[in-house]
Amino acid sequence: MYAQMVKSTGTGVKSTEEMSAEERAFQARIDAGEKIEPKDWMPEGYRKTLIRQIGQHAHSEIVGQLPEGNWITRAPTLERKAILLAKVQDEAGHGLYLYCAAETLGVSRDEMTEMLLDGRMKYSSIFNYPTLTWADMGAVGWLVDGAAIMNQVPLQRTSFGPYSRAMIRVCKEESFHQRQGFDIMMKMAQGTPQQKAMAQDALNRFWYPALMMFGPSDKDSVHSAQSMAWKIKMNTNDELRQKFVDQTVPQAEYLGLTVPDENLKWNEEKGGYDFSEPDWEEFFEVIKGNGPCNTDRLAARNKAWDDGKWVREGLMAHAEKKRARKMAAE
Ligand code: FAQ
Repeated sequence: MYAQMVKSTGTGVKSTEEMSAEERAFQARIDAGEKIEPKDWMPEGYRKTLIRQIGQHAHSEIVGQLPEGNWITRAPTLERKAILLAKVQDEAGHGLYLYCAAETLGVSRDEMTEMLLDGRMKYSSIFNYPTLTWADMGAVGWLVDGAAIMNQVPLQRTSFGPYSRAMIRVCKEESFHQRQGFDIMMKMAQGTPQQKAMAQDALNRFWYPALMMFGPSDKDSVHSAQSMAWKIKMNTNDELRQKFVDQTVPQAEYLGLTVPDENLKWNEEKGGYDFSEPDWEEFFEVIKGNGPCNTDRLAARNKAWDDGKWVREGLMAHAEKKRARKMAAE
């Protein structure tokens, strides 16, 4: 059992002896593969970690609509426009399932939104990069949704029931998203020399930011050990990054495009590719708020929140009127 194996306090994970009786019983349920439901007893740290991860995941889906939303009006054909529109709407739906899953832990969607807007909660680093050309819609679908699926397929087995169930639905939609991205890349890569160059340029710009989506390298990941002991995360950041590279490199070869990494090489012994790490300094700057688009993304979300104030107030007033009418009739 994972919790019993990890005795070192360096990881922050309690050994069985250090746990209270309640914590031991909880860990035994996790180790037995049981799902934890919202009304079950859970350690405060488990609840907080889930709110952080699910909340950040929800925010990523919502902020993630912006780079692609940027291209809806400029999609090259009516069919591409309809597909992109559907995809962006799906991302809104994913955000909503995830906010609902987090709400079962005792935090409201409004509270989470306020924490996003004032910088207390994060969203995925990837959405702080600009989408400059139509080929970027291909790269986002292929690489960004591809990385998201690599991360989210194991999360279907995560220990918290509502998160796990949300992931099952989300993954089905994400695989369509990835295919539509790959399809755009195919068209571009098989198109004119200029179109192929656009596809290569998009791959060049999105490759390392996509690798960053899996989080810092395992040695710098502060939450992995505890999150894995609680089966909130099922794999380490580096494990998933490696799987993503192994899956994606043959796809790039199929497209006739070059992954922008001189050190990329098949390693027979490990049965995977050796590859260059992303620039971690850049990653930490982006998650601190200093990426190319952080200011724009938060400005857009703040504007949407402020513009929606009258709707929220109207709905509250309507609900209050209905409640008062019901009370008067009783
Ligand atoms: N960006 O200790 P760890 C999508 C932060 S969905 C920003 O390793 P953890 C769909 C981390 O929060 C994409 N911050 O953290 C779509 C922590 O800071 P904190 C979102 C990051 O949680 C496609 C610190 O660094 N997916 O794309 C990032 O154990 C197309 C230390 O890191 C999910 O959220 C990052 N990339 O592991 C939508 C999946 N990485 O909170 C539209 C669920 C790390 O202490 C268009 N989340 N940080 O201040 C997870 O699996 C995990 O939370 C990780 C990070 C793997 C992201």
